[in-house]
Parts: sequence; C-alpha cells; structure tokens
Amino acid sequence: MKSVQPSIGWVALHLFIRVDRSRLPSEPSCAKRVLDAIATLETDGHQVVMFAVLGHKADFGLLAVGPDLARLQRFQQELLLAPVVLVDSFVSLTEASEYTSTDEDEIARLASEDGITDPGEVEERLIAWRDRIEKYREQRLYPRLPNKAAVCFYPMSKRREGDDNWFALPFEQRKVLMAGHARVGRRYAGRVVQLITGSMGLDDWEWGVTLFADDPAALKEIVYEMRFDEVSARYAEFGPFVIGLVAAPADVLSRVGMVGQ
Ligand code: 76R
Repeated sequence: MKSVQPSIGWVALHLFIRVDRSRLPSEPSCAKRVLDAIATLETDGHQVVMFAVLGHKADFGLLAVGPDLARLQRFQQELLLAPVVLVDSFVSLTEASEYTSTDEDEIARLASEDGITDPGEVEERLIAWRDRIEKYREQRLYPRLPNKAAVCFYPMSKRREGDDNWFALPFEQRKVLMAGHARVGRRYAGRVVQLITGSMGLDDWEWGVTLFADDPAALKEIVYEMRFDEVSARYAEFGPFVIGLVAAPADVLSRVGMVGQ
C-alpha cells in the first residue's frame, strides 16, 4: 500500500487493548504474531512503547510513533488478528509549539534577565540559543521515545465557554499564559518527559498528553500542580486517564497472560 505521510511531524497512534481470554487456548502462537508485528513495524522506521495497564480500562496499551499512517493502519489490523479487543484509541500528530520564543523574545530576555546588551555578545548568545531551540523543535516533531518505568495518557481540549474561551484570546495573551505553563513544566525536567501530540481534525479531543516517569508520584504531582496554573485551571478540559507499566513487548504480553499460550 502507498505510504501516507504528514508533510510535517509524525503520527502517534495510541491503542488500548483487552485480551479475549476465551480465545487464548485455541490460539497458541498469538503472542509470537503480535511480537512479529511490532518488530516489523520497528524495522520499518516506527517506534513502539508498550505497557501493561492498571485498572479496568484495558489489559495493555501501546504507543506507536512514526511517519506513515498507512503502515500504522496495517499494523493495527495485524495486531487485531490476535485474540484481543481494541477498547480505546487515540490518533494524533506530533507538533512543534506555535508559542516558541522568537529571536526578539530571546534578545529581550538576555537584556532583562542576564543584563546582556552588547551586540557582539548578544549575537554569540543567539547563535547558541538558536541551536538549542532547533534541537528542541526536532525532538517535539520527531521524538525519541524515552525509557521510563511508567506512562500516563489522557486526552485534553481547551475550553470554549463564555468568558473562558481559549480560542478567542489574542495570540500574545495565549503566549504569555503558555510561558507560565512551561515554567511549571520545566520544574519537572528529568523527572517527567512529556509528549504533546495534536489531534484537531483527527480525533475527539484536541491534544493527547503522554507523560513518562520512573516515579509514578511524579505523574500525580505534575498533573496536580498544572491544575493550579491558569492554562489548566481556567482553560483545560480532560478526558479519561490511563496508567501503565512500560516493559519490553514480550514482558507485557507475559504479564497479561498471552505468552505460553
Ligand atoms: O515547546 C515547549 O515545550 C515550550 C513550552 C510548552 C508548550 C508550548 C510546554 C511545556 N507545553 C506546551 C504545550 Mn505542556 N503539558 C500539558 C500537560 O494536565 C494538564 O493540566 C495539562 C497536560 C502537561 C502535564 C504538560 C507538561 N502542553 C502544551 C499543549 C499544547 C497547547 C497549545 O498549543 O495551545 C498542551 C495541551 C500541553 C499540556 N508542558 C511543558 C509540560 C512540561 C513538563 C513542559 C516543560 C517541558 C520542558 O521544558 O522540557
């Protein structure tokens, strides 16, 4: 099948799956088929993170990230040949932020925070800064998925109600508000890795939030702290939350009873 690739960014396909235990005994090689489907997808330039889910919403989930919608659609169908039921899903694309600082922002920040106004020194700092920003943008659009013990996923939208309409705010105001949001987020650098993917026009919510951490308490803390930030307190709506334990695909299948069948 012909590939279908977004002109910018990658696809992020979240799948939440329940094992159909009644069919397990009659499908002895189902785990191997799932593992083969994942390995082949990875060979084809996509990344997969798999996790065992706690709670009733699913047995396991996976996040597949990569360039090709057609390849991911085929992968989804290969997976569903196993004795499983797809109980939830989320389709989105990676995106760069529209609120990233510009050269002018950084020049103003250098002057106000670092006291640097000498043109030569400003230029030198700008060159290093542009390099950092470019790497950051690349990581948002073409992320390397991290290896952390726990993953949390939830969809969210920005509110559009009466005086609390995010989309009716002028760009400059949204930018100031997002800077506050980012300040809270940066305090979790190293403890929480976020992957924000955009789903407008693709799924029922506007963004998917995927958070990775070794410490599950860090996931709870960041979401709690964000709730007090105006961007979340006033303008955010949330869908259901899912929490999972990240492991190698074979380990996840073993945890949910599919290996050894
Ligand atoms: O590009 C950037 O990362 C710069 C700053 C930034 C943007 C633009 C940023 C930083 N986020 C951005 C965009 Mn975020 N983020 C969330 C949630 O539960 C909640 O209340 C909200 C869910 C978390 C936990 C989180 C964490 N962020 C967004 C957007 C798109 C909005 C838009 O475009 O209008 C959403 C929906 C969203 C939601 N954010 C950070 C974090 C963290 C940890 C950071 C700091 C990252 C870092 O500096 O490494």
